[in-house]
Amino acid sequence: MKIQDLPYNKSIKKQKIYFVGTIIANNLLSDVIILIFVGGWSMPNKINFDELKNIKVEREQNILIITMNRPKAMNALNNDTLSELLEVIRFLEEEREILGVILTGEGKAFVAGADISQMKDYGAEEGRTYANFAQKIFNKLEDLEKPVIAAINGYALGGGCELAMSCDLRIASDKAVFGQPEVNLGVIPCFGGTQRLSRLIGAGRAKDLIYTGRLIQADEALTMGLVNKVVEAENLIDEAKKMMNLILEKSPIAVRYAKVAINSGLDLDLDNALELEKDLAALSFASEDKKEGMYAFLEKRKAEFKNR
Ligand code: CO8
Repeated sequence: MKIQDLPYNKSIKKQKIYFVGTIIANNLLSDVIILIFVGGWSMPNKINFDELKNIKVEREQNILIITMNRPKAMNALNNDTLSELLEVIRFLEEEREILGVILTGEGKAFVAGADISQMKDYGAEEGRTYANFAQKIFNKLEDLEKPVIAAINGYALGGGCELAMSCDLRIASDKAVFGQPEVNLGVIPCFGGTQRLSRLIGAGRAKDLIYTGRLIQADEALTMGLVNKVVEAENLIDEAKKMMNLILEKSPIAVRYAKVAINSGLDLDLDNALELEKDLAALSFASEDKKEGMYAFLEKRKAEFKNR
């Protein structure tokens, strides 16, 4: 059973929370049946990275580095780019050997937003479909059961800022620029920006950025809590890898449960969020990594986590 299937999952997050043990027992049978009938879904997706046109993908040991790679349009998110991103995320959902993801951009931009030339003549229905498509992809990215770091190299505007906010952590180059300038175009952020920005930096600061559409430099983004860290541009990817490697030294299971507890807990009231925290902690106690971590501490040696 995957964490995503637990009833804390966002799609059914309003439901009352029960103890995880009961949930596992109740759902085991249906999971098995689902696995039999949709067996193909559980197989790793086949993907040929060389065929991607707007995204570059490189693997370094157990880290996947995704580079938004459409620099002539400032990596703007047109349908093709979003579809390629979706393909890579689907691959990551099934791929067990990749334990962490770094997302960055080629050239002057991380991502300069939704593609304005694509949507310039859209009406309400097409606009909604576009927003819906992007939101679903960003939700999938946010829900990935592995840590994702945005290494923000340049402009992260509109949908680009929203993409960065769908990652777990954000490291910015000192040349990065952030903003939600949609009001300049007569629209509002709709790839998750009104919600994720408010949750991340508070409604007051989010309203400042969204109402004025002003662009801010990396140091202000740091002060606001929009990014975790600012580094010199030339060190950006190395710093992102360093941060990721620090995370990957830990128990991947524990990191995964922590991610679910934080992400899903934010959408729950405190009582239910604390229930979730206890249940996930209980699950972590059932892992081999927990035993290894505690025994390694007592035996004064470095733990060797197995992600089990
Ligand atoms: N979409 C399409 N093309 C873009 C975009 C974009 N978001 N951003 C830049 N480009 C293109 C430019 O048109 C230009 O193309 P060309 O060379 O063919 O003229 C090329 O990229 C280079 O851009 P500039 O010449 O403008 O480069 P500068 O260095 O002078 O400026 C900026 C860089 C500051 C990033 C500037 O390009 C800019 O302001 N871009 C637009 C930023 C923006 O407004 N983003 C928000 C878009 S809206 C959004 O993301 C969410 C709304 C979703 C609504 C969905 C429907 C409901």
